[in-house]
Amino acid sequence: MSLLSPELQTIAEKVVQGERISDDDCLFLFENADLSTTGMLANYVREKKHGSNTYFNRNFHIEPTNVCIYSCTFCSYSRLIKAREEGWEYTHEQMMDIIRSYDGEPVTEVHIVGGVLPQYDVSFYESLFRDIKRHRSDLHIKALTPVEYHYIFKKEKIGYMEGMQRMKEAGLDSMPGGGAEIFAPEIRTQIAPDKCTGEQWLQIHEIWHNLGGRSNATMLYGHIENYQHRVDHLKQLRALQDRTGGFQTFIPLKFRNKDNELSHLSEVSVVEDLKNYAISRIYLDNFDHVKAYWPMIGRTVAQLSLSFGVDDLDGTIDDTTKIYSMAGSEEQNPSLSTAELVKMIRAVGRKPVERDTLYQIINEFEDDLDDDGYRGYLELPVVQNQ
Ligand code: V47
Ligand code: SF4
Repeated sequence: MSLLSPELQTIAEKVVQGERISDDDCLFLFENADLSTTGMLANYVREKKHGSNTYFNRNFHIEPTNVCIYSCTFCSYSRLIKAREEGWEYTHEQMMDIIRSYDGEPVTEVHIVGGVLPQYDVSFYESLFRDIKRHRSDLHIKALTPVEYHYIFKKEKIGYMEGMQRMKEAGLDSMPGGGAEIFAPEIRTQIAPDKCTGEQWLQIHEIWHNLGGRSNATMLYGHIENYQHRVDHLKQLRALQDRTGGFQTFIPLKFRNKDNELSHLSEVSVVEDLKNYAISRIYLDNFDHVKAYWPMIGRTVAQLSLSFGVDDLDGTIDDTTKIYSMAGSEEQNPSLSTAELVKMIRAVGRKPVERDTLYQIINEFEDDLDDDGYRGYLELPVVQNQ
């Protein structure tokens, strides 16, 4: 006799047989399923795809500015437009100095994303990407989201296709997953009233994929959306991925509530985080990877997530992003050495695999004994999650 409800039993059978679950199944999991069953099914999918491999890459961030003309209510950046002296606005040369400061370091990717300001336009980014490539041709440029692209192409009076072609010619290699938030207009207009619509976000990714580019996708959860909005968001991502196959990774982003206009909302629990990872892993059967962004959720939850569908950890080496420390993340100074990250992954019985942005393997950490002879022993400071 099964201990599962008949509905859950049917969903579990689909997952085990490699059959796609429906939107209703997905909603059922969000509304009714227990964490352990959902986690077990997600782990089954994760291990079928990747065994115990846990990927990471060596990247660094450049945030051109932390001031933004938009007013997303969840964002701790937008308030700074009113007090611009608290913010920074890097010039081309200042960003090139950051690039040069990594000369000789084994980083493979620069992730560029920040606020929207008029001086950062099409020609600014074309010339930045060109100079980065001139300086270091093998550095993968993962830059900007449809939020910035929509804004700068409109200002330049060019269409998305022409704009993305120009970015590609200038040296853009891939697009990060930000700016997706929640696609459903009734939520998006409340939390991100002036940025591109969900439809435009999807359109720009589709065009980029059709140009041969790869990109990531995110979902900002745990604020004013409900489970139906999450299912709708995942549904639209799965449908686009069916058409193009251009997404590499799905990254759920937990809403953090410090210093923004939604500070009155409580943050969701860790149980909710793990459930959300797990259900995303089960539903998005056509996505190769599900990534946890540890600077946002903390190291302990990131480790736990590896048993709930996540196979990739982001935020290595020298993560200079401020968006999460400003929004209340436990990780005020999110930076890990490769050795620390490898230990963190091994400590939960997974195999660390260093990859490049396109998931080509750079280094597999076969030997589970560290240099100091410990087997996955974790020597990191304990970080308290709420
Ligand atoms: O779009 C902003 C989110 C995103 C808050 O593609 C917040 O590899 C939580 O997309 N609480 C930008 N989240 C970051 C992003 C990202 C991060 C790491 C890797 C990749 C990748 C992409 O940050 C924004 C927004 O959804 N965000 N404010 C907040 N208060
Ligand atoms: Fe600007 Fe992005 Fe913040 Fe919105 S989320 S206010 S677009 S930096």
